[in-house]
Amino acid sequence: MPYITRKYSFKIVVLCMAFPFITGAQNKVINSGWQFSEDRVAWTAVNVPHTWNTDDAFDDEPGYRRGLGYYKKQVFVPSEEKDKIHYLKFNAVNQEAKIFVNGKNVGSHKGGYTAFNFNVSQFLNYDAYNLIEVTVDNAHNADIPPLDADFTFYGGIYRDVEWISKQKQHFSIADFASEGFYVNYYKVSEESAGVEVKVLVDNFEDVKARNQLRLKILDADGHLVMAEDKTLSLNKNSSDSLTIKFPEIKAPKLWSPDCPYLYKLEMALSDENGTILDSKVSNLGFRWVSVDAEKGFFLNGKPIKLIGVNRHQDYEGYGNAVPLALQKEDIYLIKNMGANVIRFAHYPHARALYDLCDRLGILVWTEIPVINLVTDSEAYFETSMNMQKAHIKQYYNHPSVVMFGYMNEIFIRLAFNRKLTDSEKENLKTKSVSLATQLEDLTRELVPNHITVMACHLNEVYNETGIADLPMLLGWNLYFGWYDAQIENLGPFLDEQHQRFPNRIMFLSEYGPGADIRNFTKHPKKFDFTTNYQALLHQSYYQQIMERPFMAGMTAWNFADFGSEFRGDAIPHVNQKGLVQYDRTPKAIYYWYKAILNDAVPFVHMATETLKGLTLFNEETYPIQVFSNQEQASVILNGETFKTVQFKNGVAVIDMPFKNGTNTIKLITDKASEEKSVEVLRIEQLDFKSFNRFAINIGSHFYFNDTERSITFVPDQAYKKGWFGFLDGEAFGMTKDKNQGIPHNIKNSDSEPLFQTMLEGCTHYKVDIPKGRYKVDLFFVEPQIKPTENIYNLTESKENQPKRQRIFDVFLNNILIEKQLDLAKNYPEKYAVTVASELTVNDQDGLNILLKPIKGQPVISGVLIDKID
Ligand code: GCB
Repeated sequence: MPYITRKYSFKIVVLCMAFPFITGAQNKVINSGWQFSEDRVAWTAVNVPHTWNTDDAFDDEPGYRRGLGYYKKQVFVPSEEKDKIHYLKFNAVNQEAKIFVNGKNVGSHKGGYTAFNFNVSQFLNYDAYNLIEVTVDNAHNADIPPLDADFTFYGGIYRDVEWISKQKQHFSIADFASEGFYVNYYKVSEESAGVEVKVLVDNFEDVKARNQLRLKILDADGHLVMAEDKTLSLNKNSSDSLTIKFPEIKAPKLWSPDCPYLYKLEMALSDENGTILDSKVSNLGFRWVSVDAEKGFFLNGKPIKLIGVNRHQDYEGYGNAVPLALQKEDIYLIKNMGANVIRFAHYPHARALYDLCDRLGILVWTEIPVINLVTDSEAYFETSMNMQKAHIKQYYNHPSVVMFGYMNEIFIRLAFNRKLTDSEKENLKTKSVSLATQLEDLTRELVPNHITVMACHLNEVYNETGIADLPMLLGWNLYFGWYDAQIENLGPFLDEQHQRFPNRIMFLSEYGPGADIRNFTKHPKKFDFTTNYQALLHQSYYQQIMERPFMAGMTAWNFADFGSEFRGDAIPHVNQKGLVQYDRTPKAIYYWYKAILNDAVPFVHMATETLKGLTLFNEETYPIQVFSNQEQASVILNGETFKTVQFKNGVAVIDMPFKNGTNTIKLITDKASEEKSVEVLRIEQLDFKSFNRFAINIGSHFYFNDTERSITFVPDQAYKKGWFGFLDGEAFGMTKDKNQGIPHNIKNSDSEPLFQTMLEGCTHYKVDIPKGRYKVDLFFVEPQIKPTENIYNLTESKENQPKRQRIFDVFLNNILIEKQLDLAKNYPEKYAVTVASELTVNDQDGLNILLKPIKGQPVISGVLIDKID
């Protein structure tokens, strides 16, 4: 497998520039100098890509602005351009757009993830500025998918806007904003491969036209492989299509993730004098795919286990309006991880990324956002069908795209809807199956050489309704060990399905737990958002899939953390199941995948990045995971050989006897090495001699590295003499299946892992600190709040918890610190409360935090002790 660096892409760019095309058509990206307004009164200058939801989808207020946004821009069109045909192309506007040029309505478009364009020639003034206005709406619209989903529907013009000026005869861009040609392959094998291109040409002249069409196939070095010429006769003001079939190429170089060999198709349309009017370029990749219910996925006749990621398009700080260069970095990261497949979920992503997948050799599953629920309306069906047509036609020519999908977890809303009657549910099921059938048929008709796909959630309804039998490959989104059951239940579920439906081809289209790099533990538990649990789950899932040859593959949910406004993960409004963070900093698990999937460059990685402020007591050791694509490594700890470890499935666990202070760890394999340092606070007595701050994450089993307070909170425990702990109380909201406490955004704080976990009913908490003067911060939040529904959490109780009140007095030793603390009454809902005070500890009894109940049971989330003197 080639190791891809950015240099690789540079080479390709140079290569393309070596074969310039003279062309009469001109594409200009007109992203700068737009004006944006929310009310058409106050305007601000913005550049596209733009969204108006970068901030409000992440603040403490529930919801984000979904409604109208207005854009305008002036474009000067010189009179020299009078004889051309001018198009305005939008690569994506979320989610509905109405376009006006010089005050005239040019057209509108529904759907936020595909491109569209309008011929605006008739509305233009020449040698003058032309006013372009776009009204965008991202309000809920029952006729436009997605109706509802676990990601934020940022509004705005968030992909490039292009001004395209063409000669009167040109490759058509009117067929659902496609490129105006469709590349098909015939008889592709190791011996030969054929290319057949369907070309659409428009003539806007009031007279007949005769044109020349020249098509060339070039190899990757730019050498001509073959060429075809055609003469075209076009009627006045008409469109035509023709198909050009090249003879077979003998012994073609095949395209695959290991060797993404690309040929190139160049097409030129000229007039009778040979002047080029329009031109096109496309990647050509010879490959064929098939699937088998026992043996999984095949590429070029050979089995290939697909292992990769899902990707959402948004990015920290940008919403969905992400500069393309940053987005491309994602694809490099994914390739470097060793993935051979990407599922672009749950909608078509920027086309440039598909182009990069062609070049880097990543197989693609692409889909439209028909998610969670359908509307029983003609308009909804029509929008969905048009969306799939546009999707297929716009992404048709990418050799990387092998799977076209059209639905995700379409019954999840039905399964959780208590308001619908049984017959309404039955009707919606029938309607969903009917739409799925139409979309499946359409997809098979438009892309006969591709695999059709759909993804389901864990529910028998997909089998019962027969919807699961429609696609050629069925994706299961399975969250065993997170929302449902235990990690090891994955394999048995798949076996059972395979037995019951032996002809079905199955793929694990989603899996993964949430993970926050600030949470770490020796004892990972379900739903604790530690990176340790993330490692446990991914490593086991990989095993379980590899043991089952019938599984075509797996795509982790998700490549990166992404925005989902309603969520209460450890970072609220963000779904934290990413292998990399929202800003794309890799989490440890990313490196583990790299260890098992990418053997091109020998590498080792120690998963110590989360261990910030690791505090150990007495002789305590701490297990770290190390990853490598090598067989074994020697471990040098603080300059001395500590041990040799063997890697199994890319991982070895080393129990580290860290010393107090800076530890250096060196990992050496035959071909790679890594050195890291880990700062450890080793406490042999709670004497505040070698440290002057100490903090406890009360009610929780994990460490929490708190950047707001610049300290790591240690896990909680029952009181141990000479140390600390609770004398009574229970962790709030923790169950076998859920170790988060409360799944909510906490207002006034970014330290959710501190506040989301707490003890309830604790009246006495003791910390055996020596005599001295201290500042003590106690942390509280009222947990009894109406849970926000997370439909993906299949085991969460749907009953609203009763609203209990609690009022308590807070004492530090004998001093009353806070009388009648009533969190529900005196603070906004889900509000982080800090009660800070200074006190002198005079005797051997240390610090006693006493929470005396007046009504209900007291709660407490944490304590931070600073020694003053
Ligand atoms: C799913 C959905 C995906 C969610 C994911 C989750 O099954 O397909 O859109 O984001 O679960 O994280 O809950």
